[in-house]
Amino acid sequence: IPKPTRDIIVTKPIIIGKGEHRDFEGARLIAKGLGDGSQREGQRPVLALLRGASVSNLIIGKPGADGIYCVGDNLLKNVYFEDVGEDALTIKGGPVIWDGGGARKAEDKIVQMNHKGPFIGRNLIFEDFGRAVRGNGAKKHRNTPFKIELYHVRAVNGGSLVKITSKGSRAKLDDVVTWDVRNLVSKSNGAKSDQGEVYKY
Ligand code: DGU
Ligand code: CA
Ligand code: CA
Ligand code: CA
Repeated sequence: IPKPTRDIIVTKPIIIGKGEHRDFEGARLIAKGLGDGSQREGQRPVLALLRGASVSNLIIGKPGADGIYCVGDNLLKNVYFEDVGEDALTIKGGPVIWDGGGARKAEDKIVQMNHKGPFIGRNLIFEDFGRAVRGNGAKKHRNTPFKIELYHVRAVNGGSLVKITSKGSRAKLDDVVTWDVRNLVSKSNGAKSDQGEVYKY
């Protein structure tokens, strides 16, 4: 995680408007009053990206609260989470591309998919997590075909890199290396995965 260029205290969620791009130039966003970063649901996001919005070069500081929400057609470039809160990224529409960056210290999830996506992660490092990418396991998503692609991802010390438990869900992994991650792709109920160059140590 790069050293922040400055800290920005965020007291209400920062909304990036439709089609807008914001370059945070290496700043760290620190939530205040949006949530304590525990596993308690109902916290607020630090950042919300409307359709077509993109962000680059930022760090979500501790406490991560409910992280970043994406409604679709979003690009996150060089985005880091120094200590994930309830979760880091919530996918509410697709596609979402997270290219560059990473996340650490996620008690449970890093990427929470509440929509089929696709979610495409490239050039990321995950460290200390429960599930790095999780297709929502709730009943109402029993038939949601979550679509996940991970390329050039490194992961250290976690439960599952991907967990998909609904019919039609697919995960494609290529150029992935994990160290001390229990499962690469945990799947059930007909979810499937395809793997290229993937190494698990
Ligand atoms: O079983 O609890 O979607 O944080 C489903 C999960 C899910 C929550 C929520 C969230 O509903 O994690 O976005
Ligand atoms: Ca949650
Ligand atoms: Ca944490
Ligand atoms: Ca959440």
